[in-house]
Amino acid sequence: METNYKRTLVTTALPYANGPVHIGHLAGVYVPADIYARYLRLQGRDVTLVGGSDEHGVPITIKARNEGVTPQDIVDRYHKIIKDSFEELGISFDVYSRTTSDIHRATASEFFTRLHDRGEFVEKTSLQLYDEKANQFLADRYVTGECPHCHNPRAYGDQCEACGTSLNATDLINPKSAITGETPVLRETHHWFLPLDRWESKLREWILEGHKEWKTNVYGQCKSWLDLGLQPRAVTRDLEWGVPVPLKEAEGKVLYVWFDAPIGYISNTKEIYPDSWEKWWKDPETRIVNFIGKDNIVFHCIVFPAMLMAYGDNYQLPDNVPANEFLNLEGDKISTSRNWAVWLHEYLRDFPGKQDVLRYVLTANAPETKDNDFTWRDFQTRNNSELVAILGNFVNRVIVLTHKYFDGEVPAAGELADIDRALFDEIDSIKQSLTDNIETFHFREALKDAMNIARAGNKYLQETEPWKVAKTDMARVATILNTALQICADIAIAFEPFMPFMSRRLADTLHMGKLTWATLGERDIIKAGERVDSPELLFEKIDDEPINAQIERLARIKRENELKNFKPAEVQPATDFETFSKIDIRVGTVVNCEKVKKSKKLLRFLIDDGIGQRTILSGIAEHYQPEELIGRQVCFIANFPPRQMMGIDSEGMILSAMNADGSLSVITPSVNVVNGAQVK
Ligand code: B3M
Ligand code: ZN
Repeated sequence: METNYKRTLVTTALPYANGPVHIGHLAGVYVPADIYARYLRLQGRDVTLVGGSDEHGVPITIKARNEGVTPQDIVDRYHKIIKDSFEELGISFDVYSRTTSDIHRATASEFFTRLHDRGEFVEKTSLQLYDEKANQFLADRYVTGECPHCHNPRAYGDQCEACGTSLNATDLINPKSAITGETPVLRETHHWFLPLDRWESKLREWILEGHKEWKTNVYGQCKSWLDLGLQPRAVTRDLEWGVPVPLKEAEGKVLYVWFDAPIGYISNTKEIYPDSWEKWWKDPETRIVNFIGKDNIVFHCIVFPAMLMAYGDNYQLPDNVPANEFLNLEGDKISTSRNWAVWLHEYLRDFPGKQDVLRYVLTANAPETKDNDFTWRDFQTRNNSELVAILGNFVNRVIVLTHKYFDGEVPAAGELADIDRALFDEIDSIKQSLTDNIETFHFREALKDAMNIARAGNKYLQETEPWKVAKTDMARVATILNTALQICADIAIAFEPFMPFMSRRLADTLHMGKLTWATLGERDIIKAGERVDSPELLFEKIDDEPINAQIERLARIKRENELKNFKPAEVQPATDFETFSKIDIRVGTVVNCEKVKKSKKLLRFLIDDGIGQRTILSGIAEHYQPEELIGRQVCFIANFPPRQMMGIDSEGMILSAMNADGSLSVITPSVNVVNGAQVK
């Protein structure tokens, strides 16, 4: 790591306050940023972690309109939920503010004014989409239509989520207003644009030459943007919600949300350091790191840096932008509108006291280089077979043994044996790898390194067997347990960035006081003669029950979504009554029903058809227990020729309806009728 800097400003993308945060946000941005900031603090470095809610933008106004409340009501509600849940998860923000604060409005306004006064904008009158029924211009998400690139029919006026292209509302094919559903018309309006083309060569040099060390996904996206050539971008909008454009002639216009939001990083820094904020932004010895998701790369690597360069005054550009890919949930893309998410505030309610487990699992599965998947089974397995079985088990054994043999006092180590020295050497090399991985933003690998400390500890106990040695050589037991206690202390330090709650509890048990990275790996982090508190389990097993409840919740949501999105199949080509009447449909009672051996799908029915009994096979075994069908009436086709399946003759076909989720439901007359009745 370069060390010629004095302080690090770590920023996290400002979440839109139009909904709570979910595990995708956490894995992509907030958990890694917190790991990094906590690590730097342990290193004794000067660090500030800045966050806040992004409270402007069209989605907030759409939500307010749908609920019949004001945009301010919406952002007040979600800002509180987001802020409280971050705090409970232990995201160690030095400031978490909001873009509706006075200080932010003033800062964003001044930023615009200075760029305007320096001639950094171009002004253009252009044709924009206008909703004549709602009497307003339609910016960004107020318009949906077909993407001109991939032809996704539900692209937004600012971006197509299917192909990721960023769009202008006027690019959409067949645009529709999200307010009224009407087709908008084109009307002239005046806007201010940031001519990114003016900054293109500087940006090329700064990124493509100067930051080859950036993550390949980030560097690659920047390169393809730059290679396409940069265009002027509008920084104002015809909207009521936002920071008003500070110009007389711009009444009814606000700053584009992506113009004001990144300035929020500056405003929020001002909020905590009213007197010294400038050194965090303008001193070349400050290093700025932006944690974001992959959909925000262009704004942080191209647009905001261009704004900062246009402002001048020695504003520093980010040193790194370690953007992550996306986290999926149980194989599907996380989606707020489809409610396909694990919401942080709900997790905290459903799994109280288990903040660290979520932090651990999200880091272990972090989408650092490619999209990744969160599943509840994996969550349970990682808790039970890693946190409980490896980490918790090691620490617990050491503390129990310390109480058993030394009454809870750290025993003094005698001369170290080879195996003890080998363990300390191993910890040294783990520390090296762990440190390198954190500093290069490879947090998944770093977490594995940290886990390897506990693994090494378990192996050491297994090999030294202090419970056996205790029969003959207590001096040796003292050395073994002293060594093992140092490993517990290492665990408290190494895991602090990842699992701060566990780390604090363990550090308290070991009476460690303030933790520092420098002591990680030392042989006397805790001193002989110190007390160790009684053992307390660091992690507990998670049973199937709460996990199944989460899986069922998601299954329910999936069903609801399928029902909402159900589109009936096209009606078959015309036919006539004669054709229909050739098919003899009748009602019969199920006399017996059982599974067909070796078949997943087939049920074997014995049907009383009024004439006698007939056997019919039907592929509905995944939708019914056979017993629940016995005694019921069903409809069947009586004149199909017998057909053999699995060695059984099936004399007909039982009729079922297929639901939106693919489940099958047998057709039953609404009141009992005589067996053999015909369906006409
Ligand atoms: N609110 C977008 C997002 O949540 C946006 C980030 C702003 S960071 C300055 O994807
Ligand atoms: Zn597209």
